[in-house]
Amino acid sequence: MNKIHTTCVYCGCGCGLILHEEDGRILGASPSPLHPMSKGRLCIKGWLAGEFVGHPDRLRNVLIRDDERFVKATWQEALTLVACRFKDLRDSCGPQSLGVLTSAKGTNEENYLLMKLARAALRTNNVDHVARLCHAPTVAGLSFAFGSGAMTTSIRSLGLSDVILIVGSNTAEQHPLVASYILEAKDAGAKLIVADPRSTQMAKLADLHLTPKSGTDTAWINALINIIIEEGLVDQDFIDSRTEGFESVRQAAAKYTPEVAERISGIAARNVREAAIIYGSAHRASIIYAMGITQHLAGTDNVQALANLVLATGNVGREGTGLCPLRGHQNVQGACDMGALPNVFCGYQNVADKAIREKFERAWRAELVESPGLTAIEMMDAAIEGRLKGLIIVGENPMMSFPDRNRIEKALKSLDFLVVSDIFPTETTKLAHVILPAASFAEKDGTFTSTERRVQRIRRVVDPPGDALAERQWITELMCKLGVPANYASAADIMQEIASLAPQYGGIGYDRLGIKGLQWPCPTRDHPGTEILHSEKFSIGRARFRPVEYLPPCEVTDDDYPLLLTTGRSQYHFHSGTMTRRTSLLDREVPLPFVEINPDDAGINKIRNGQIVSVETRRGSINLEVRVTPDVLKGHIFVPFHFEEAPANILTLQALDPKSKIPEFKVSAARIKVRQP
Ligand SMILES: Nc1nc2c(c(=O)[nH]1)N[C@H]1C(S)=C(S)[C@@H](COP(=O)(O)OP(=O)(O)OC[C@H]3O[C@@H](n4cnc5c(=O)[nH]c(N)nc54)[C@H](O)[C@@H]3O)O[C@H]1N2
Ligand SMILES: Nc1nc2c(c(=O)[nH]1)N[C@H]1C(S)=C(S)[C@@H](COP(=O)(O)OP(=O)(O)OC[C@H]3O[C@@H](n4cnc5c(=O)[nH]c(N)nc54)[C@H](O)[C@@H]3O)O[C@H]1N2
Ligand code: SF4
Ligand SMILES: [Mo]
Repeated sequence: MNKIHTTCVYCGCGCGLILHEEDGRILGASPSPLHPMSKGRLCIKGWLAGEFVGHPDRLRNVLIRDDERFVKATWQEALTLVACRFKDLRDSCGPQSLGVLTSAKGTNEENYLLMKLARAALRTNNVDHVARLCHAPTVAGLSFAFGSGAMTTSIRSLGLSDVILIVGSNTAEQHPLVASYILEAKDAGAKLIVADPRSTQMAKLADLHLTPKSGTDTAWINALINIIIEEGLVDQDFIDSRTEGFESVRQAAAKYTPEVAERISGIAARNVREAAIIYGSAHRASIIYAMGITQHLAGTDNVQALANLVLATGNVGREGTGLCPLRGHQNVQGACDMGALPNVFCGYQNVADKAIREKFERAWRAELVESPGLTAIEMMDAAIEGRLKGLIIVGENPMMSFPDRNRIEKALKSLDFLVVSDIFPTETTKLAHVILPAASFAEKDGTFTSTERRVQRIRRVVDPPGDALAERQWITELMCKLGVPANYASAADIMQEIASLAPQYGGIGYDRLGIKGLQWPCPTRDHPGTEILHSEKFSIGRARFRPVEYLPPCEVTDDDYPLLLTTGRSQYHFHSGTMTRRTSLLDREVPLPFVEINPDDAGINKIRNGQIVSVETRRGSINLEVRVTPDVLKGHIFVPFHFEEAPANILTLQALDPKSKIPEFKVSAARIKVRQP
């Protein structure tokens, strides 16, 4: 067997993975003993990451819609058609009628090329990806607070904390290798606090479990800051020398007493106080957060509230401290770094800045648009209103992953021309005019950037099935057809161009990546990469406090819809399940959709474990099996969004955080009914 070193395709932990190949087939996967973060370990998904690659359902042919059916075509036919239709739309309706959704499953090189395609060839800034549904509040919130939206520290550094606060992250299931470092710290004596309305595995192991009602985090986080100030636990030197705006936060937090926090969040006042004392007394404290914080109307404010807590106690820039947004997809960090966002080029360089635009115009020999483009959900609105006509979707499944599915379906069906690239047929490819079969992570070269900013190689192990192609091949061909010359001999060549344009990636080249990769910022060829950000100064000079107030979620429960629905994930499946539901051992663990409900609420609704129920919101309803469990807070129900037969996003709403445009996936008002047989 050939053993080839690559990077896991699932989550942002970025584990080192070895794929085993024989006779052009992948026979298995195993962990990389030399990897600096995963150190010879993988979670269950990593061990099985090779299986879907050879699945018979893989898309093998280029397909063009002919009325209700798809017919096989050649790449030339399809790309000529796409170029022709997009040119027509650009000429007749203007470039702003076009858009591109790139992929957090794709490589950095693919994301870079797609954003270049959008900006230079289609001449629009309408480019975005699922970071919008994920960590958009982090990018917005932490760029303001610290000058950079990335995790401030290394995963390794978590092992050195005395206190770890996990907020709205199901770390053991969704970022298992990060969880392993937290447990190491705990073994060494660290205190663990978890804030989550569900009793997650980490919550069960915690010294203190806070159970906020979903959507109330700013209230208790402000209370923590208030108590820390009252108890004299702030780091005044840090506040004086490295930050600005503390006074406004002190004033705003003062009204959030533990009792006020209890009234809003439901967390007992004494627990709020205890959490404040534990966090505030730590010498080295780290905070981990994920979707429980970001996927809210107040997502950006939630992130800022955590940044305020970190800054007030000086817990950033040293080992064992920091604020850690756990990035979800294995390359969502990279897709953001590559500028697959409507307002920035690669390296977070603003499209509205004239000097920066001129730099890219010179490099790309193209004229570029100044005004920022539409975000992902705004593109859906624009499609419904007839303003967006042509869309390219690469490696995303919006029919399953975007909120309010009926509305998304309407949007995608309203388009004049939809191109979708995927490795499997999905609910989204069904609506396409052209389907482009893609090479999977095991069939191409490129890089992924993990949540700790580690840029790592993926390597071609086997050939793609049938006519499937690595995206860079068709993206460059399409760019040429649209009049922007694009000629790269290899993925490494594309990285060279990225390094020349994105300062954080300036010193990154394939020859330097090896097994360990490099953590950005890595500005020059002789720079060793950066483990911990903001250690001496913030890129914006002083970090910024900003006061935040509690705002209720968009939909509140009432007599008609008395239960609070939160949606999320399970350990065994990844999002819309295209890959994990085609992996036999994973599918065997969780084969069917389910809803979790607390025993008290089950009693009130006369529901028994295992019954089939319908869950309804103002948008629609789905049928699925009940799991009665005390692990969900009373008044809440939880539904994972992995299952096409019961799509959770039929239920969710499109309320957006005004600052980051993330939808409120974590709060809808719902009711539950037993299905009559
Ligand atoms: N196995 C697996 N791993 C994955 C993924 C996957 O699909 N499957 N997806 C990846 C991606 S893209 C992402 S973004 C991450 C997501 O990783 P997580 O964010 O950890 O996962 P979620 O299940 O979305 O939600 C996390 C927790 O937030 C809690 N929560 C809900 N509402 C609130 C609230 O208002 N406040 C607080 N404090 N907590 C709340 C939920 O109870 C849940 O336990 O996982 C990544 N890893
Ligand atoms: N209700 C609810 N909805 C949510 C969330 C939630 O918590 N609740 N979370 C949101 C979050 S955080 C996220 S990140 C999104 C995720 O949403 P998506 O990213 O849309 O979900 P995936 O199922 O991961 O879709 C990735 C697609 O890429 C394909 N793919 C894999 N590898 C490749 C490749 O190499 N090339 C190409 N072209 N395609 C490839 C897969 O087959 C799959 O169809 O969902 C969001 N939606
Ligand atoms: S922790 Fe994440 S990156 Fe590591 S093996 Fe599991 S899914 Fe892959
Ligand atoms: Mo995500």
